[in-house]
Amino acid sequence: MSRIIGNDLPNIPWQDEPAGNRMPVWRYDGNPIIKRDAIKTSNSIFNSAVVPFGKGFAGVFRCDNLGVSMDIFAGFSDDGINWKINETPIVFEGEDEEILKRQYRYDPRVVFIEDRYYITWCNGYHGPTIGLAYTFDFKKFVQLENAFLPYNRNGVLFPKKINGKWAMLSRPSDTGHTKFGDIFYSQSPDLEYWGHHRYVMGTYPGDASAWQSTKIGPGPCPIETDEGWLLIYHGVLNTCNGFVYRMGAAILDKDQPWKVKYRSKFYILAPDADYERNGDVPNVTFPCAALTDAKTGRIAIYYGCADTVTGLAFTTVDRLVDWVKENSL
Ligand code: BMA
Repeated sequence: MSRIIGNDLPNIPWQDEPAGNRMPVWRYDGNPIIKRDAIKTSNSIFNSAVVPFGKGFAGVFRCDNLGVSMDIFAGFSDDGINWKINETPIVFEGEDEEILKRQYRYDPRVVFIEDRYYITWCNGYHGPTIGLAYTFDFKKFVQLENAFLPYNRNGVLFPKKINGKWAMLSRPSDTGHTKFGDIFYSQSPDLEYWGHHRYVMGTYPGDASAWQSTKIGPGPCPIETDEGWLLIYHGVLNTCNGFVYRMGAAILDKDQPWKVKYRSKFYILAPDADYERNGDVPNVTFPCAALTDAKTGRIAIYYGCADTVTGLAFTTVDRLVDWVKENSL
């Protein structure tokens, strides 16, 4: 039995595992929970992040508009399933006009640390890099310095300081549809200056785990468990029809998270449903958030589907940790 270290969340969205299910993650039967046209101006709403907030939930959503311009929007929900997303993008405040200039924003993550919610996203600054901001109420957002130089994507904060430092996973990249990608760990004393970078894990070169042979990137903020940090991530295979994005899981050392204890050879979820196979970018399942309930071990994963809509899937800490250990590379 594995245990989540964290808060209870009695109102976590949930459906029991269907009978005869063979995979460790199963889909919500009302998927997709957010349709492409959920706000007036959206072409697509996907790769988005949610957290418990007040008596319900809040989130930051990637809405590409009808010009296919990428930006992030706040949204709210009572049950984590039915969402009301603002019609206008987040407007950031901050100390430096240079940093507040918007080029594009996409693929947000959100995490509560100490006293507030932190948001990271892929922020256009002469190429993609990691934007960073905080909010207390999902109304006022204060933008901090970009964490890294371009080019980088998938910046994901840990939910607490580790060895007295803020900790972030990221995936250095290029300006385009990157053909490579390994996960690194970076540390900061103040959320502004990042260093002490450590290699965590890369693509798997062999045929044994081809689904993650082209690039990988961290998904939801890591989940603390008694086994270490449970990381759900995406892995990509380059095929004759283009990239295919699947989900995997790994367990990182509690105190030195750049050390990988286990990493699953088999994926945990892959594009299979119609809304994952068909959309603006076919064959993409891209996890960006996970809600957890420490009491029951339940995990609800939010993921982008075919770069078009948002899906919800379920697992438990036991199912995932067992799967990763039993199929460890
Ligand atoms: C990545 C990002 C993601 C997207 C994925 C698949 O490079 O743009 O937002 O989901 O490609 O298109």
